[in-house]
Amino acid sequence: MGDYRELWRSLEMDLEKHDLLCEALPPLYEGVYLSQENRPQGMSYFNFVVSEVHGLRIQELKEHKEKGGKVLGTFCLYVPDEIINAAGAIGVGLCGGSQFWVPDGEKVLPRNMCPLIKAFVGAKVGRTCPYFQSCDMLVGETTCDGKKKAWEILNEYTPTHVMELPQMKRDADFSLWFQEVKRFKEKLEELTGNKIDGEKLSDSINLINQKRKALKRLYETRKADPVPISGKDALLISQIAFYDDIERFTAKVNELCDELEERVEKGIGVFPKGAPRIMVTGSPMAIPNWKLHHIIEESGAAVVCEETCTGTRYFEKMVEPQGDTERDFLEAIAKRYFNINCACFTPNDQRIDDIIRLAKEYKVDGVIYYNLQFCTTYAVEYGRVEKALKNAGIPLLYIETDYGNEDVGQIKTRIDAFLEMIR
Ligand code: BJ8
Repeated sequence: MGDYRELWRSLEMDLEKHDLLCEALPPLYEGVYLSQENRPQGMSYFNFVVSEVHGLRIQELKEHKEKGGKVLGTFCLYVPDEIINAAGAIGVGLCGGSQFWVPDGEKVLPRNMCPLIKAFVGAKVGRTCPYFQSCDMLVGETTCDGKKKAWEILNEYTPTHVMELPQMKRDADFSLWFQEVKRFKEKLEELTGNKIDGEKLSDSINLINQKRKALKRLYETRKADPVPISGKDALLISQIAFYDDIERFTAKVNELCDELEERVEKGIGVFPKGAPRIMVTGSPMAIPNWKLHHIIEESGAAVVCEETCTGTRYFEKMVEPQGDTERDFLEAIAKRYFNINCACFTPNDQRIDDIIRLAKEYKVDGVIYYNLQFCTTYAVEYGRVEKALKNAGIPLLYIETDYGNEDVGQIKTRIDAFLEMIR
């Protein structure tokens, strides 16, 4: 990474503390990613993005702001990217995936709370994330209780708009959600001074659908045996999707897919043919949370699918307008987002259907249910998923963990035993 100290200083970051983070990332990345064998050539772009994660992209955000553009930070898949883009703003995903930020989060939050929330709050409180420092506005949403209350804290640092997400999927709930989407559009028009019209919405819908299609294409290649790309690499790409430039990212994913499709044709894989195939389902894995995938793949199994917000939930559904008025576009956006299946909804049967469908599509040998510690909604939903998978004859393992390394040995032992059972 180049020298960005001036840039970081201009963002009022805690440089000394941030240096510690910059020192910790390269060895972690080296051990988890660069040590893999036979990686696709196309991963070199994503290696570069990670090496510049707090550099070049932040520089781009700064240049955007200097031209009068706005930067928005988001934390959840329900916040519509199309509207942010149509307002001429840049959206960046701010969920924290590192233990590094947790102690600062615990200064203002209870300790017995999900590490993802503690990490993102800690990143802001400690001024160690240049993405947070670049944001003109944060966008929260009423999903789980911990997040709901975290917005009140973040609002003390950066203006935070909260979208009210209903937690049932009846017609009346959709009407409420549609109003929220419209309110969000108005809020962004006010923030950016840009009117969002039908044409801009249509262009944004197309642009972001292209990004989703590229990710879908990537995931399609993971259905092959041998699998042409590791689960760790696929996860990294999903994580980068949350903050990279949309057009560039889409082009690079498509380039990589050309290579992966060729690999599939030639039967080239990163794991031997017949290696155990695992699907991960549950809580999201924000960058640089690679813990579970690394353990699974070090044990010789391939992660071939993620039914998570850093997986299929992010790209599976497209925005499909039924007409060409501004209202049609907004309605299609609202519908697409409302149909995401997060455990904060009740009931959430469609997620269970998705898990079974994906397990079959990706021909998995077993499912690992990943629960971030203290994430109640996903923990409770486990019981229903367990029953459904048992009925479908699909082996399942439950792993609850945080961002620390203390339990790595124990998780590895459990995963080894699970793989032994399904081999
Ligand atoms: S759509 S999963 S991104 S809310 S923060 S719920 S891990 S206790 S992130 Fe989420 Fe949107 Fe749903 Fe996806 Fe649990 Fe932690 Fe809450 Fe979390």
